[in-house]
Amino acid sequence: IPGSGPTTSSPPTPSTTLRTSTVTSAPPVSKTTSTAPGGGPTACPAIPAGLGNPVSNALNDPFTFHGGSKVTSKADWTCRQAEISQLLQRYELGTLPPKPASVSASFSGSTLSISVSEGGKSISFSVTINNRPSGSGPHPAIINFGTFGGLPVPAGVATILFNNDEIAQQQGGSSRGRGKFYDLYGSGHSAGALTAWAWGVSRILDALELTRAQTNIDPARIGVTGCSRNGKGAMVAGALEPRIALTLPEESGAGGAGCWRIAAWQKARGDNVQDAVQIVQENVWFSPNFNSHVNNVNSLPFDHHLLAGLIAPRPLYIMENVDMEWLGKVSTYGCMGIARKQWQALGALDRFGYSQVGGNSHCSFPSSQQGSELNAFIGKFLLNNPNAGNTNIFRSTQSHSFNIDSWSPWAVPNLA
Ligand code: MCU
Repeated sequence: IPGSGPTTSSPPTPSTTLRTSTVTSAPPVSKTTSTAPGGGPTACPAIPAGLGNPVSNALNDPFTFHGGSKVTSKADWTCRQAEISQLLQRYELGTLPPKPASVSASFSGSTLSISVSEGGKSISFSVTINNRPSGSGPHPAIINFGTFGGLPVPAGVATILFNNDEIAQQQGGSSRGRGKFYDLYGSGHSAGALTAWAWGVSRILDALELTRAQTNIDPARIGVTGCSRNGKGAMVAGALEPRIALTLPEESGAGGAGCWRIAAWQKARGDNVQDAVQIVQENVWFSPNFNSHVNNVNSLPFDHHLLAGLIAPRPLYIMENVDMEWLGKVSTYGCMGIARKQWQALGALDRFGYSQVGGNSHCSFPSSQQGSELNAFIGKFLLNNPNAGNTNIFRSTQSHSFNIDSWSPWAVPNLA
């Protein structure tokens, strides 16, 4: 129970409050389609307007649609992912625009230049491709957000430096609506910086597809990483862009691998953890639409275990720091421990890694995660080496009393 201090980690007793459909400005009910694994489009259940019902204090069931029907097949899972993406965009991240009308690209030296036009406006930006391997190729690459941290990337993999702050600024509240994304879509666009950066990553992929013959980089083997605030960005990019082959968020913490509900529960018992209330005052990572929900995160139809689930069954390796209570030592452990059940349902536990170690300062990558973890993920999923090592990882150097199962009181179906 929040505030009562015991180390037990059961979620607070779920509230029985029912949410009635009094939302007057709710978006219309929308019906989406997804592509079934076998080919043709599948009709997905309509996504009801509103937050849904009932309010849940435990983490939301990934395997029940917003309207109440169950996820029982891989095709259902694809529909559920489309639904979760819409809900996250509606209440937290802001709208991810579709592919713009025109994207063009050119490659010269190590510079990939990208121009985008939409609705009579244009922007351009460039990324730098370093360490392009010699040899026939095409070669894989990892997109690195900004300048915090940086992973030791093994030979055979290029790095693509992405100046995400140029697409959407992140220098506190005054950054709202600033950056090239907003030059194109307007400063009042609903997208927060994380969504704007994910849009930028998608344009890099468009550009890599256009310049494949010049770069010798394989657009189907692109990883994405970043640390801290940029780790949040890497996580959201992997979630919103299905062409990302490997997602590698480093110390992303709250707003990345952490869950809002777990942070709120920790905060109530006195832990010094970043929560939704604080984060929206610190920076512009989320949509302004999120502001009206931060005091009642239990009412949201998602949490960040479902953000991670947008990646499943694509591979995800999360690096966290056990010394960083503020970033969500407990809330990332619990959130990702529950997220992992989505890979379990899909028979893909060998594509999920959560590793929490300590002794390193924030964003300085610890060698203990390199040899048998990071290199295994990069080796298997970017370098196509099936023998690169074990990629079914869930570990912390500290024991946690957090009860993963009582925070996820729903059944895990077999969707494999
Ligand atoms: C982990 O990311 C953030 C964190 O959310 C902020 O509260 C803190 O101020 O900065 C971290 C960061 O990005 O550090 C580089």
